[in-house]
Order: sequence, then C-alpha cells, then structure tokens
Amino acid sequence: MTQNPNLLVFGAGVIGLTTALVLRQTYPTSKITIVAKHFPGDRSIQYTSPWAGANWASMAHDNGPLEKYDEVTFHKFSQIAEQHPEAGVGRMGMWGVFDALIEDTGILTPETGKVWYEELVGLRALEENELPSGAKFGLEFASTFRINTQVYLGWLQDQVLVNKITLVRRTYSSLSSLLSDFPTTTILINATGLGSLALTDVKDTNLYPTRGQTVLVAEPKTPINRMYFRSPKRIDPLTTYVFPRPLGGGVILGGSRQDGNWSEEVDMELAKEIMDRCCKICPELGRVEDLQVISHNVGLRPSRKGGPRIELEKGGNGIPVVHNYGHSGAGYQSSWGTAERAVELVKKALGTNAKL
Ligand SMILES: Cc1cc2nc3c(=O)[nH]c(=O)nc-3n(C[C@H](O)[C@H](O)[C@H](O)COP(=O)(O)OP(=O)(O)OC[C@H]3O[C@@H](n4cnc5c(N)ncnc54)[C@H](O)[C@@H]3O)c2cc1C
Ligand SMILES: *[C@@H]1O[C@H](CO)[C@@H](O)[C@H](O)[C@H]1NC(C)=O
Ligand SMILES: CC(=O)N[C@H]1CO[C@H](CO)[C@@H](O)[C@@H]1O
Repeated sequence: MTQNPNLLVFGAGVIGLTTALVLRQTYPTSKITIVAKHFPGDRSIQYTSPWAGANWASMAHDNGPLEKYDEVTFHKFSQIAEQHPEAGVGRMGMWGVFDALIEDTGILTPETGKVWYEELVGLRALEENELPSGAKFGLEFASTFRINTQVYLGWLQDQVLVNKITLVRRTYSSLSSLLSDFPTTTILINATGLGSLALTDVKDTNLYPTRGQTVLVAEPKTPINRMYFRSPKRIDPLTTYVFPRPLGGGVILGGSRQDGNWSEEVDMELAKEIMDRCCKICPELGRVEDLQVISHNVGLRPSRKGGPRIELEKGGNGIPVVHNYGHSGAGYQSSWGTAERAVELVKKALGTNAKL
C-alpha cells in the first residue's frame, strides 16, 4: 500500500491545491483525489482564497517553522515567476511605512532583534525625506511578489489536472463521512481552512474568522511601479495597502482586519475609508472620485489561536489524517512551505522517507 498510496485531499483552496501538487512530486504513481465544495472560479464567503490581496510580506517572527514556511514559498514563487509568467505571480518592490517605532511593530524577530527576511527581499530603510508626514519609519522591499489570485488559482488547478489528480465536488459534514465514501484511502489531508470549525469531528474551536474587506479598482493611467503598505503595526485593523496585480488583474486596495466577524455584507463606509487611505499613500491612484471600482470584496481569513495546524493524527477511522489549515492572512505566502511540511508528515505516516 505504501508503494502506491491512495491520497485524499479535502479542500481546494490555495492550501489543498498546493499540497496536492507537492504530493504528486513526491508520489508520482499514487492515486490523488481532491474533494471540495468550492474550486477555483467559485466565489463564496466560505472560500477564502479568491479574496486575498495577495502579496508576500512575511508576518512570521518565530525564529522557527513559520519563517521557514514563508522562506520556502518565497523561493518557489521566484521559480514560478521566472518559469511560468502566465501563473499570475509577479515580482515587484514595495514601500512599507509604519506609524510606530520598529520595536513596537511586531516585524522584528525577538531572538535576533532583526527582520528575518532582510536579505531575501533586499530591505533598505527609507530616508527621512522619503517618508510621508507622521510616519515613524519605512522600509523598501527591493523585490518581493504580488499575486493575481484569480489567475494563480486557475493555474494551480491546471497543474493539478495536468498531473492527473482527480477532482470531486462534494460537501461533507465530517471527515469520517468523507472517508466512508472513500474507504480505500491510505492517508487523508485536511485542508478545509475555516471549514474545520464546522466539521463535526474536527470542530477546532481555536479557529475564528478575521474579516477582510478590499476594493478592486481599474489600473490608473499612471503606472504603479511598486506596492504600498502603511500601518501602525505589521498586523493591525488599520493596515492600508495597494497591490497592483500582474496580468491585467487591476489594483487591490485594502484593508481591514475584524476578528470574530462573519459578516459577508460589504460595509460601504469602510470601503470609502479604504479608498481614502489608499489614495493618500499611493499618489498614482489620483483622487478617490477618479477611482473606477470593479468590485467590493469580503473574505474571511482562517485565523487560529496557536497558529496554523500542520499535524499528523491517527484519525478516527483508523486512517491517518494530516491537518493543514488555519493559515490566517498568510495562506499564499506560506503555501509551498506548509505543503512541504504536510507531505513530510505523510511520509512519516507511510513509514518511509524514500521516493516511491
Ligand atoms: C482580504 C484578505 C487578504 C489576504 N491577503 C493575503 C496576502 O496578501 N498574502 C497571503 O499570503 N495571504 C493573504 N490572505 C490569506 C489567504 O487568503 C488565506 O490564508 C488562504 O486563502 C487560506 O486558504 P485555504 O486553502 O486554507 O482555505 P480556503 O480557500 O477557504 O479553502 C477551503 C477549501 O475547503 C473546502 N471545504 C471546507 N469545508 C468543506 C466541507 N465541509 N465540505 C466540502 N468542502 C469543504 C472549501 O470548499 C474550499 O475548497 C488574505 C485573506 C483575505 C481575506
Ligand atoms: C462586522 O463587520 C461589519 C462590516 O464592517 C460591521 O457592520 C458589523 O458591525 C461587524 N459586526 C460585529 C459583531 O462586530
Ligand atoms: C475521521 C477523522 O480522522 N477524524 C479526526 C478529525 O479531527 C479530529 C480533531 O483533530 C480528530 O479527533 C478525529 O479523529
């Protein structure tokens, strides 16, 4: 059985799709199936991935696995951007401006007193005369990544299909009801995001939504050559960001962070505030009244007390389960690293480290 495992991935967000691809690389001849209610192209409040900004700007500062996940993903994005420009991942620099002292922003790793990704992205402190008024300090990222989530999710799905991974669209209320329909499963990977709060046999009450609202606008005539970010702290309800998306993706304006809030209604007052704040930090956008709004978006980040759960368990049905959910606002930037970790756990469960 370990020669040709039967692998079942539950969930088709950025985490489930990426994990399935890493499984395929590791087990070229295995049978791999993804079961999910939502797939790329769907837009639902229960499906977080389409609503992300998204970019790579690590929030990790644990001097440990979380930094590692983001680092692995950074290198993989670099490879994807170079080899598959059609994937929707593009390189771009960023200006990040903070309204608090660096020690109070949560960007330093306490153990080292440093920003761990300094060399990875090519950090430079902004000069006094480059800072907007009131700002305490700023950092230029020479080169990081921004993602056109619509294109990238579609690309991931194409890779999955090219790699002969089977897709099944279904909804289940528990992992055990899923497994009773797929009884020959060797290992189950649970990548259901916030769904793991509702699954009756997972019911992970450490999970909670962090609501995020954004506005997608048309590309202004003045090109925007970098991303902009301004915030009191690295993670803050008042974080403002402007991410020009590659490949005709428009410009994403954000954001908000509302912990514990499940509302899928667009808050128009908040949307107006976001547009105001974004025009202030990104002069290329022009005036608020000149913005051409394409859509107002609401997504729920799968936040989790204690961080993402990437864990091997025996599983209720005697079938090992590897959990990979709870990535909060970092699901894209940690996707390849967390998928790699999940696949290490699959190898462990199969009792081998050998390539099969
Ligand atoms: C406004 C906003 C901005 C963001 N910006 C960034 C950013 O800049 N960078 C970054 O890295 N991340 C960002 N994120 C976070 C990122 O979007 C998430 O971390 C990521 O999308 C989580 O992916 P996931 O695959 O775990 O969950 P999801 O995308 O929600 O996928 C869950 C899957 O499980 C399926 N599922 C769940 N329950 C069931 C069930 N019972 N039966 C059948 N199927 C089920 C769903 O149908 C779906 O296929 C942002 C998020 C938001 C909302
Ligand atoms: C949730 O967010 C919406 C939109 O911003 C807001 O109107 C509502 O008051 C919030 N609800 C709670 C319980 O905070
Ligand atoms: C069928 C199955 O594997 N269920 C598991 C789902 O997750 C919970 C919580 O981690 C486990 O206790 C169950 O065994």
